[in-house]
Amino acid sequence: MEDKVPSKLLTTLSKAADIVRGHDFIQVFSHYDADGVSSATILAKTLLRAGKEFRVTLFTTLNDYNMDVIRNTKADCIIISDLGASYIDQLDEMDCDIVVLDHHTIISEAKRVCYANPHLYGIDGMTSGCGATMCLLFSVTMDENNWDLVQIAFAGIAGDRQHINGLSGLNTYLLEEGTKRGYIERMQGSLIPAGDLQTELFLVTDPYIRGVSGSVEGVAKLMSDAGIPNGKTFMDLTEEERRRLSSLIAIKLTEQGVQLSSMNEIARDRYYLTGMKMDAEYLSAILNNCGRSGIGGIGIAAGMGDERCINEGAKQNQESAKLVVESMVDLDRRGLTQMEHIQWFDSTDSGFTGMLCGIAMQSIGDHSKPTIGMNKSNDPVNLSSRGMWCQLDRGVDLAKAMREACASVGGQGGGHKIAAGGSVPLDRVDEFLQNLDRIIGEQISSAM
Ligand SMILES: [Mn+2]
Repeated sequence: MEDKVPSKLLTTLSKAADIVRGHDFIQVFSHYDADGVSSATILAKTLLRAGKEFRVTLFTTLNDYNMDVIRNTKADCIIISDLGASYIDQLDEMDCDIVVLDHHTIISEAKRVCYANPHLYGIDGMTSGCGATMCLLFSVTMDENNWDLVQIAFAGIAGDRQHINGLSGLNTYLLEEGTKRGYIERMQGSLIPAGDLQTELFLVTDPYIRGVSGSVEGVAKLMSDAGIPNGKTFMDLTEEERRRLSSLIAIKLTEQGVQLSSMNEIARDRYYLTGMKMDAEYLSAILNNCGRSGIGGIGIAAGMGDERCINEGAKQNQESAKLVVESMVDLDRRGLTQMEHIQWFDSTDSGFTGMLCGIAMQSIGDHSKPTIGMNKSNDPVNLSSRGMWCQLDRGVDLAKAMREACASVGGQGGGHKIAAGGSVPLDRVDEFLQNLDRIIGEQISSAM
């Protein structure tokens, strides 16, 4: 570990381990997404093995309200994972022992809090180390026997999409150790979804395959065209079957206009968790769905290896995936509404606006235009927007455009250049779209 992990981080981690060893009860606060639930799971298992009592609480975000919850916690020792970076100054003012294991943008260094964050050591926390990475490094500092938990860490890495363009930084170290110890196997990626093919081809939205996703007949036809008998999983396929099926999928995606760069992303490397007998992305989807559906406890127990919770989490995840693919089939039938510089849709009936926006952009949209999704069943109307790197290269900045266009009709918006959100009054949606279309047009022409 000494030569692969910055020495300043090692020092912080041993300090964190000493702090935790000195307490009998530890309160854990974590984020409710896949990385946050993975982080909480690694900590729970670590504390359990160390003979500690603990309680875990998941937050949708760390804001002033939840900061008050932390302040009013009756615990002498607190660990905050996948959260905390934006509240270090306030945490510093508390008088109990606090460990923060986060990877979000740093605002300041800690004075009193024991704070580990990749950004503090010149490592990019966006791409090269997530909350679960930090928790795993803490865990193996507590006890080297905890390296088996690297499997859970990979669900966090996949959840924060830090594996999409290849692993880097601290995550590479986790892969090396995980592989050496036999817990992780890197496998070549594919356009074919992992798992049982009949089920997964029906549910697949990464990518959405027109005529196959959400269609029992479409899946049956594709499987028979590829000459693959029913009941096979991705792992069961022969080399030849795999080649035939992925070629047929590639043809379909090309026909529906999916870009080569998107296909390369879809065919990213997979990480097989040998002890859990599943792909990291699959575990990640289960944990994410549990966290976001308010059943984080089932997610954490699933991550800790409880068979019943794994099955329950998988079942719930499958039900959500079914709703998403059905909404996507419906959206594909209706199509996106085209304006000069943007394209948009109304997801009124479903509520998966942000998710649909990402899938639509990748799978059925015009790649030259940002995609806007809205849910008009509420007033104010909630908005999501997604762009592609090629649009950013042409001058598109969705954070700025959404902020300005929402404000122009009395709403508010913001986010990242490539993905932003917002809300506007229902009766001014059309005006908002006109303004956003004009602003994006101006961004492109002023960048030329
Ligand atoms: Mn995270």
